[in-house]
Amino acid sequence: MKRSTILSMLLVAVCAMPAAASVIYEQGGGDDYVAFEAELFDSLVRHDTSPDKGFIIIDTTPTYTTSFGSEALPSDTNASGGAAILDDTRVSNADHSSTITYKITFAQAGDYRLYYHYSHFEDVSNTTNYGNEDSVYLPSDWNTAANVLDSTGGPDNDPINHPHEGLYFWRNAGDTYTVTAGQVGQVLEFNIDDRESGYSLDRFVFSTTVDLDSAALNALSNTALLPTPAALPAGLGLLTLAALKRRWV
Ligand SMILES: [Ca+2]
Ligand SMILES: [Ca+2]
Ligand SMILES: [Ca+2]
Ligand SMILES: [Ca+2]
Repeated sequence: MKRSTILSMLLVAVCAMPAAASVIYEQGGGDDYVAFEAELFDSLVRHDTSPDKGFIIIDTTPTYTTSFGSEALPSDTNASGGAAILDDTRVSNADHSSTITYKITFAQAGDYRLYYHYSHFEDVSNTTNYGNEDSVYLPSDWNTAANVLDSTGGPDNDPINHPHEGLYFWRNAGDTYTVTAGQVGQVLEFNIDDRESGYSLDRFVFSTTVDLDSAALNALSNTALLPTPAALPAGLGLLTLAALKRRWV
């Protein structure tokens, strides 16, 4: 078999491998924050699949009808990127039905405050307020399971008429996630688990500034993704492509 034929077959084989590249956010060298979309995660693992329960992605295409008969997301949503994640209201839905993992690599050590952009969707268990749709599980640290109940409550936990379904609000979670000097450059995992169905998250920010307001948070650009090859055995993809390139030049 001619070498060129073998190389062509090898290239086809490389290209045909499953494209399951990691989604890793890489903090900019001069940035004191990391910002990213909730719907752009590294993985979604379901712990209850009968039927699928927990987090789903919603967007402005007409694929999800809310308990009030409107589309989620509504066309006038303020969700960043026009998409968000939602703890599915259409299925009976316990705690910890699913886990979403975000991966981040920091360039600066420090204490990072967590902020997130959230909304509530009625799940019909109590239509007089959003008290049953306002919480999620967060981790206490990087690389740990999400076991800390975090509830928005507060003034946005308003009674009925779904005035803000699909309208997102920023919350300063008050939590600090410390990046040690030894963790700089490492890939850190941030895990969240669903809790109350109807809870929705649009965007996350980690910042060393503890008192950012909504305008400041909205002004932050999303953090770039670390370029990674498709899910090949460690280094094989790059090595193979490098070898091919060497032979072809
Ligand atoms: Ca309710
Ligand atoms: Ca609640
Ligand atoms: Ca749930
Ligand atoms: Ca979003």
